[in-house]
Amino acid sequence: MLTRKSRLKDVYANPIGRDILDRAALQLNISKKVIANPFIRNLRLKTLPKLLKRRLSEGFVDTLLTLLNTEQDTAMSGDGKMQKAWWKEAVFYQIYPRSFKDSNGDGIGDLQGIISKLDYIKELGIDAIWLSPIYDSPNDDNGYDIRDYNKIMTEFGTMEDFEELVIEVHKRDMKLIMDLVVNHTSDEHEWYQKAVKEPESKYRDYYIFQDKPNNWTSFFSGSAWNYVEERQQYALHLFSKKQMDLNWENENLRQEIHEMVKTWLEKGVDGFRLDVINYISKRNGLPDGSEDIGRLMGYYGAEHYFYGPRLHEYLREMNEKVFRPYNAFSVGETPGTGLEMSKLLTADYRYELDMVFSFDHLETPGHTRFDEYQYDLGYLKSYMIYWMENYGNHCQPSLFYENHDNPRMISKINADPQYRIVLGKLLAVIQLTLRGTPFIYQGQELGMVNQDFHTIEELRDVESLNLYNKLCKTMGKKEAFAKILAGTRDHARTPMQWNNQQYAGFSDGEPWIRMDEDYKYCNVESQLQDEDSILHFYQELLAFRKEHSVIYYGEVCFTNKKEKDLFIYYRKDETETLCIEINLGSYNKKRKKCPQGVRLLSNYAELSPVFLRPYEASIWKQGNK
Ligand code: ISL
Ligand code: CA
Repeated sequence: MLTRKSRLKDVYANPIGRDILDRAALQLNISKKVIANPFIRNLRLKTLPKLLKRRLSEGFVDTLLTLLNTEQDTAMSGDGKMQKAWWKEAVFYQIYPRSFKDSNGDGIGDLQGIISKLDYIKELGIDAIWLSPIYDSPNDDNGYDIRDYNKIMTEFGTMEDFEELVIEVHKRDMKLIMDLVVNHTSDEHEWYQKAVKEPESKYRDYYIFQDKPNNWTSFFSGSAWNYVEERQQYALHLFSKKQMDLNWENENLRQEIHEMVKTWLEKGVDGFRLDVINYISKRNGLPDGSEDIGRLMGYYGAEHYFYGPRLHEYLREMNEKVFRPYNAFSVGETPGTGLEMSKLLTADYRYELDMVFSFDHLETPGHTRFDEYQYDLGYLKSYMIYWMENYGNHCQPSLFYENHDNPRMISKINADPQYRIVLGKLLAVIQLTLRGTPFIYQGQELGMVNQDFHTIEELRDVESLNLYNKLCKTMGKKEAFAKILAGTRDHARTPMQWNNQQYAGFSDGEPWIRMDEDYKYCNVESQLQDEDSILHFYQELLAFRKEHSVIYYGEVCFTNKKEKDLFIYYRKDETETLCIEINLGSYNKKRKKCPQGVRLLSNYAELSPVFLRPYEASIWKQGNK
């Protein structure tokens, strides 16, 4: 147990403490050396508020202690051989169904559209597909607000279409995982309707009701509480006002969720991506969030639910009752968890989740998604080195830059069009040669970039619209829109660009969200014809992985760790050694020496022995074996 007398080094020895200190160091741009300094290490927790000139309140230390003492375990050392698994060799492809392919001209992507493009996905070299939610939903948050878990969203098709999809995916020897959203449901879900209208029924505490709200805020702006007239109480929603948080304390509810998950496994799906799954256990009594943490993060209360007291228990229960009997794969979306917490959620001997998505690499420290800034690839390098060197062989990293919640990576790094192709390929090299399971987001394989939105009316996302309204209270409309434009999730949600015809071959009708002219130059059809395209490069790399199992299970070792812009690492096993050589900068970098061996793949056709050119990335094979 940690107490007010504990020292910073004790905090660092605690998994949550270590992640928080590492994260704070990143956020405040403080070197990790500060944490290693003996004077700092020996500071007692209770002295912190005074030392920091009361920029931290007294209450902060107690909040921190409660959080740290939530976790009593530490992860085992990660030495030893990796266990093999299909998902450690697979490359996943994420489909956002609304924007992938429309089959009936209503401007909305659908299941038949997906089926018509399975050959494309297979030919790309993909092994498994993750489908964003396709369940019945009023679409306040594009399907992440589920009204009926056992029904397909009418706009996307029918249950027959879904069953056909499963068969067609498997026929092509691929796997299919679904999105499982069980932290919350839509307020239109039958459970919530009954909880409100039939307060005597078993549904009465399927959700989180309180007589008084606390100070927690929603990720989509404003208070996290709705007043519910019928019950004269408040109900919790961490996301939109129509996404009501489920009460996992209730055993009946947990059982209903398990049964529902089983029905989908019975239909043959191979696993799940579990939406904000680390938020399901909320601290008893729902205490107010700390002012200090709230100010720092921009939202209040997260320390009471992002790694809650019963999280491991709930996951183990679901694993034992549902996932293991069906041999189902699971990847948890876990915002806010760092490396140590992720180990405790995914280590193979703990039987909770197979993998998690952690998010600290998506913004350069000191910035948030809604800041207009240039992402620093030097930071991506340091983040990857940290994970590759410390995550260990009991755990499998996930590797991704994009999903339906984030702007396009190329645009974040360097929006200058002259670099688009080399940069797109450089990102592919890193993602597809480090140790871990890659997740490619639709359009990433074309090098799709952020959209040229002009007005707030062109945006669709509830997060953007709510934030815009909030910002407009304190700043001008133009300024508010500029902020939204930097971070809006809609950049990733515009239609997939299939060809240069009207609506990019996505639909015969007007798409549900505006698209700019980029599809005229950047689309699947033209890239399939161009041997130097980003799409071809992905195809080559995906085929390359299948020939080099060193990428799945080999060691990874880094050199030149401190050298700016240079990212060099080796992948080694008994059979071969690959060297990956990358210039992370947009200038020529003088070469010290060229790796020995044969250059197998590169984003520059000709080799230059003198310079590494802007964003140059190559794979070399060493030795003669
Ligand atoms: O909490 C955040 C910080 O603002 C976000 O990163 C948030 O946790 C993340 O966007 C959660 O995403 C998932 O759940 C949401 C949904 O809107 C997203 O599309 C989904 O990926 C609610 O279901
Ligand atoms: Ca449609």
